[in-house]
Amino acid sequence: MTDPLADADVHRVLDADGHVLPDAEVPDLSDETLVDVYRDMRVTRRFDERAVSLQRQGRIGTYAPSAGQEASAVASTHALADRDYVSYQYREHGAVVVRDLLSEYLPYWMGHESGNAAMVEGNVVPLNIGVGSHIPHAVGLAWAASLRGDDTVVACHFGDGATSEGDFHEGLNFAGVFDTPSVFCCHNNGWAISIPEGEQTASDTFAEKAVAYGFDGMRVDGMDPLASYAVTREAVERARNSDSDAEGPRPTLIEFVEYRFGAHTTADDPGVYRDESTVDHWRDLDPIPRYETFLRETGRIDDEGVQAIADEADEVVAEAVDVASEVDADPAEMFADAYADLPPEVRRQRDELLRQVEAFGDDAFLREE
Ligand SMILES: Cc1ncc(C[n+]2csc(CCOP(=O)(O)OP(=O)(O)O)c2C)c(N)n1
Ligand SMILES: [Mg+2]
Repeated sequence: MTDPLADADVHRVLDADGHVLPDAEVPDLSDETLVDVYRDMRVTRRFDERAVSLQRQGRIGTYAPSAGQEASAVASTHALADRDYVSYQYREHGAVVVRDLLSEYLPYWMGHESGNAAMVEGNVVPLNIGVGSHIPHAVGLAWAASLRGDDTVVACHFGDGATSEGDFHEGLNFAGVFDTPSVFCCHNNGWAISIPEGEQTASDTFAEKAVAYGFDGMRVDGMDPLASYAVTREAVERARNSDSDAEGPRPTLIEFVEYRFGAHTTADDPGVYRDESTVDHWRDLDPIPRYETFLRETGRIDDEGVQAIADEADEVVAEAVDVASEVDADPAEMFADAYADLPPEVRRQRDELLRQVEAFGDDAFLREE
């Protein structure tokens, strides 16, 4: 398994304990933004804890925990402008937290399609369970921006496993040929369910796959928010490079080297395929205490600040749970957003459902709590 601390080509700012490495450059961000990154990571971790517990209570069907991967999702989204789009797989909850969409997002995980549809308000494309299948769409979105002549960038997140899909190849090839303003964020968390990184590819790294598409690939410690921010920022600038003297936008592939601490989803038992001692090694790189050390040592946060952020994370997530709990179930919603015009067979299914609801009432379709 890749060790971000051992590989010289992995960009880092912080050491394992959160001290700035000699010669490393801390990104030029305000104190407020640096603390916001920490706050968003804490909210993401808290969201994870609550979502797993909601699943245990039967209020969520299944959930994909992101613990360990907060830094890359949060910091890379801070490197975007608000108008830039985020298209993600299903585990990069930190991006949704940065866009302040938790109350919209949680209903999706609780089975309400309205949750997914609302995300577009924050320029977040609905999440995607078909591994890699969003990549061509995200490239299309970026291409559309450049054809329109606006300077919007699209960050497209996916896992190491997604790189084995044809959609990955088609999307990145197209991006390279048509110079789309794309930032590809590959979260190499070591596993695609039970398939380890080493069995996913014969390439030495995921980043080097960019060479085949004619653009740059970069590797970064995805458990170091400062390094993740810096590398994404550089990629965003390259993608937005649209002034007339510049060579024009270029895509970038970023490999975030990181680890998922928990199960693949709440339906998975990682104890069957991985060794706990490896997990412990990665837990020592936990992005939250590591980054907290940096903020404390540089005088940006103290005990009181940490406590206030912990309380805020509890409140933000509790509010999202309250809002999501109030959403009324509407089974017909599942037909609402996939097609602009329903194909005849899907229309028939929806009409049949509506007839049944009419005949037997809503209650016949609700599970006893
Ligand atoms: C096209 C497709 N094939 C298989 C699956 C089943 N599946 C769900 S998640 C997953 C692993 C994906 O791994 P990776 O891209 O590394 O993302 P991670 O779960 O590690 O975040 C697979 C094979 C799927 N959802 N879609
Ligand atoms: Mg993976």
